[in-house]
Amino acid sequence: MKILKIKVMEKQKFYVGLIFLIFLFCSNISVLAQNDVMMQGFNFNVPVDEANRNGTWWDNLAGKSQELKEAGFTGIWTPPPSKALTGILDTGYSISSHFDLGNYNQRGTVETRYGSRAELENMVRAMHARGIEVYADTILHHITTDYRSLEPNPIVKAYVSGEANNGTRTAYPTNQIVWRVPNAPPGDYYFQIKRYNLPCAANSSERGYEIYATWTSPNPDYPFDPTYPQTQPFNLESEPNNGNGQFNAFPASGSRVWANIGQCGDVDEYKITLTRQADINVILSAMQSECYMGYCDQTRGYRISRVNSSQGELTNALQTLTYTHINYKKDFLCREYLCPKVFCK
Ligand SMILES: [Ca+2]
Ligand SMILES: [Ca+2]
Ligand SMILES: [Ca+2]
Repeated sequence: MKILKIKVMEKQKFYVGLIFLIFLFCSNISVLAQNDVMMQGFNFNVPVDEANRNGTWWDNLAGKSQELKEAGFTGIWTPPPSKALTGILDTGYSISSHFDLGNYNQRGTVETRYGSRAELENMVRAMHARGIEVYADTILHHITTDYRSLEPNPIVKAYVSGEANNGTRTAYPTNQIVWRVPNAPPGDYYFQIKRYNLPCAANSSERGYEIYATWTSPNPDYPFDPTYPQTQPFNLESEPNNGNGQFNAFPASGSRVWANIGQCGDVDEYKITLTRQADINVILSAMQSECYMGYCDQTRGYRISRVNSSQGELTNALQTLTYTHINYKKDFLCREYLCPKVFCK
């Protein structure tokens, strides 16, 4: 009996162990089955019918939804569905309107690189029907503007003219301002440049800047874009150019001059000559000896402190334009499905 009892106990142990192993095996299986796997549903070279302004990517994804399901995918990451700056070719990361999902004629096209809004919604339905979640890369922190978004901004003008509350605040990003004398008649114009919030004790290479000016809009699609890189002969400022009869003649519309504020009291003056009426647009960019990947610290402040002309002083007429003319109207948002809960409480 004793032997038999031991055998029974060993048999019981065997079955308990077996059940435990089966439990472990099954629980592993169930953990594996619960793991979600997401597919990156795009790359930056997805095909697009540029000539017909026809994106085909949403349709392509919709057509692969069953295949994706069978492969075990439970989620798909899509590119930004919004209309972007360069229209039909844009990968979507230079968003110009978060609320245009391929259903408005903007940036030269109704559809985005990936397709129309209807095609987008069809793709989402196809994925959902197969249990695949769709994650749109909405990049709500991206917005890309260009000259079409420029507007006069008197508050920025006052802020910059007041040198960011006398240096107690951060400078407005220098290269995010277009200074404009609108409808300037033919004649000579003298622009004075001053600094604010600059490291005065540092080497003067830390106080470099570029002045770009245009008054003929050579490229109507992008009139304020300097042609990079600057090629020889380089245009460099020549001191003394401190006003009161001292100035540098600006080379030509669409060119650039590299300069620096020698000491923090340095003023630089440039003369622009118009032979016919035009808007004069000036962009200043901060430059330093070391700029990360070509991006210099634009919180080094430079500003146009004075404009004189043959007709007299024009400093008050000088406009400070910023890239802020973006309309996010509440009632428009409420009609869109993207953000109603956020904006329409
Ligand atoms: Ca399409
Ligand atoms: Ca200088
Ligand atoms: Ca000077």
